[in-house]
Amino acid sequence: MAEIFLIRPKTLSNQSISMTETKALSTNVAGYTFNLTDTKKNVSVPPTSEPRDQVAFYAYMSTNEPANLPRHHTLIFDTVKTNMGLGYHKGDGIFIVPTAGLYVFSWTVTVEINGWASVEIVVNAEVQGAAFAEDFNNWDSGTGMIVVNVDAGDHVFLRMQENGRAVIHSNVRGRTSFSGWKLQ
Ligand SMILES: [Ca+2]
Repeated sequence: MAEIFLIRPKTLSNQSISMTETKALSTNVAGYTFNLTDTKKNVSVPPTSEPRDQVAFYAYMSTNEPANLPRHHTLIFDTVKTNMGLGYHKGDGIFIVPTAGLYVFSWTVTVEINGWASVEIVVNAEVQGAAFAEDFNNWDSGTGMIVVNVDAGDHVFLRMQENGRAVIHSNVRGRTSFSGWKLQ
């Protein structure tokens, strides 16, 4: 007596466990009748997408920003390396909080010789922090980091705190970047 099971995926969810059903089948193959029984079992299936609760992003500028950016110019990070939860939008540089919680945000701003840039981080309309880089004889960079409670749908972005001088730099030697992740 042989048994044949047809494995038919029933549902795929965002969770790591989903149900696969084994369907009963009676058939006749080459003169032999196979009597098959109903059975079900749980199997582990890789998730088809990231759980909504995991949020982390990292993006950097692929090239320099133009010189002398004006106050409140929003910085856009066009090279996205990580975007779990899909909160970061490279079209406008805005991170839209997917799920409420305690988040860490970090950014680095790099300037070339004679450069000056003060970059502030904004949650909706409220400034939450700032970091600057300035140097007359060398290249320079500054990094900021904040820990903040945010709600789903909040907009988090980086902008010039005041008028800049020279270009904001970003190439293989140093990146101007924006990242964040959900702590809990
Ligand atoms: Ca400096």
